[in-house]
Amino acid sequence: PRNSGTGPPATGPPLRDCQIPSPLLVGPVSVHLSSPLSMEEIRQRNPLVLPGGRYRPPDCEPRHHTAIVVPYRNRQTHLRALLYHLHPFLQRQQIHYSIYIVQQWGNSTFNRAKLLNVGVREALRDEDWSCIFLHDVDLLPENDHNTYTCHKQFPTHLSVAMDKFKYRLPYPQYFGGVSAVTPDQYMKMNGFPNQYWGWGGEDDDIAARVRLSGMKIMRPPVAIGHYKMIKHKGDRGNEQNPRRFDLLKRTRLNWRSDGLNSLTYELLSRELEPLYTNLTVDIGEDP
Ligand code: UDH
Ligand code: NGS
Repeated sequence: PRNSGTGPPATGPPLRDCQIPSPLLVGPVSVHLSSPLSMEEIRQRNPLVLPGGRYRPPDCEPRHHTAIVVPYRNRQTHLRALLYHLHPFLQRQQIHYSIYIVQQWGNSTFNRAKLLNVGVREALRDEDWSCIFLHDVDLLPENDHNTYTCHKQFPTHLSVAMDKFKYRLPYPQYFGGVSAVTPDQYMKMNGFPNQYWGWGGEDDDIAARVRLSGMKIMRPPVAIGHYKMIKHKGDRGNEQNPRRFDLLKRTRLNWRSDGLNSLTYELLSRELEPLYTNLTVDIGEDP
């Protein structure tokens, strides 16, 4: 088979470009959440997915190369539901993709934005991705016309209509859930903040960085950006961050010095699981 992930493609006649839009799209899909399958069962349903959670359409040349980065700790059932749903969804879009689970090691307070920084950096070590998706583990897209590709100029916010917000934005600047950047856009905004330990505000900081670096936020139509969120309680180790409002007041002063250019971490392991690449990382703790 020619879809060997990285490295030069096997020789043979060149493939024609994948059609846009993909003829495999079905539009709205129903998402059922009860008792997700085992990893092994999900693997069997996705025979063309290669170790590390990589995929390339087998019979056309993809126009898009997307890394999906998921900040993660201790959400096994959510992860199975996401993989069960997302692999077929992305394959119908005929894109070249890979799924990276960025797992925070240890019990220090969770830091979603810092994990996203790690994921972007590690994904770009693998491949020259044209687009990077930042994807919460508990959000399942409900319409495959919501394509997992990037806008050339500006960052995109995809999860514009979540069931828990009655299928509309909770507030105009909301940037949480699922978003996407090109490597250039990511560099321009100096990545994401590293200083938000615990729940809340980091997505608002990221939205502010988009504006402060001279860009704006693109969004799909509300009718297409539908997501179902798997219901859950707040996580231990991710309590509300009492400092988030103070931090947000300083984004304008801090964004150039805190971000991609100040990121430090220790990558503890990188494992190619059948359905995803598992990055386990020590990101330190709230000083
Ligand atoms: N996450 C984990 N493990 C954790 C915490 C967060 O994997 O322990 C990841 C996961 O990808 C999740 C994302 O970080 O989807 C965001 O987590 P969140 O708890 O901030 O946001 P979510 O939308 O829940 O999942 C919000 C409602 C519960 C907290 C309410 C506090 N007022
Ligand atoms: C805002 C938070 C965001 C959060 C959004 C939705 O208030 O981080 O609510 O939260 N901003 C601050 O706290 C400063 S949710 O309803 O999903 O729990 O994403």
